[in-house]
Amino acid sequence: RPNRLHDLISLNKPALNAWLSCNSPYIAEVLGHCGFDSVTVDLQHGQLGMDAVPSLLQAISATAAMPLVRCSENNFGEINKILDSGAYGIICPMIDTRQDAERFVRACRYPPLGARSFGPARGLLYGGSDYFNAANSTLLTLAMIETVKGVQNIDDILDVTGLDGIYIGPNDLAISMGIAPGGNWEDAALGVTIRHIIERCQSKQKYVGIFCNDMAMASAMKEVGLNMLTPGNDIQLLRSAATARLAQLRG
Ligand code: 3PY
Ligand code: MG
Repeated sequence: RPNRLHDLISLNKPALNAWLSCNSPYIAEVLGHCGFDSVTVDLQHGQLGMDAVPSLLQAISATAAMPLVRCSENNFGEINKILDSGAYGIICPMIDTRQDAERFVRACRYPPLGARSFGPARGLLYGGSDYFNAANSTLLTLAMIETVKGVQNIDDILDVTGLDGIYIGPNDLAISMGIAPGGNWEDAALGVTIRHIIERCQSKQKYVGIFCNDMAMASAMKEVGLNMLTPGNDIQLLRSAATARLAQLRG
């Protein structure tokens, strides 16, 4: 099965990505049916553990959305298990150095590119009988840049073979720069840093995506030409729709 996210790049269209923080196959399925190009299960900060991942990926794969997972850390065993559960891409938090990126790729790619062990389980069901031959070029590998150290090492990180690109975490990046997380992306220094990361990815023709805390940020980032935009997580969507409806009816 091809990865639609690769097709969107060649069409020069941003992938619109949903972010799942709830342990609910129902919500996962609803988000997929809303028309997102991908749904990412958040195993780092989501209220769920590895045991929930296979059923959440099953729910997403009942829709046209590509099933992605943000792993909890750069861990070989966990990443192997997530891919075997049928994820079509991994977003790995806190990649600060070339060594971090190499370690991440090693877990995601079959030899000779990496050292992923064979046992694709649901990956084979979702991907199809050519899964083994196609996996290395089909599964998307995105390293999160979300620290000052990661920004300093971005060119080294982008040069790692087998890494498709970067996913920017603006909240941890803000903290690392001494700025409060959660919405100060327009802060001059943070905005400049985010644009620098995007520029380095684009100049090396690597994939670049970003998590957006609100629609103002998502709209601004769309203008910059990102490959993937996440317009908030499931709870942010729920909260903003709920508060808007309450304000309208009470106002
Ligand atoms: C961050 O902003 O730090 C993130 O990890 C977004 O999910
Ligand atoms: Mg983060």
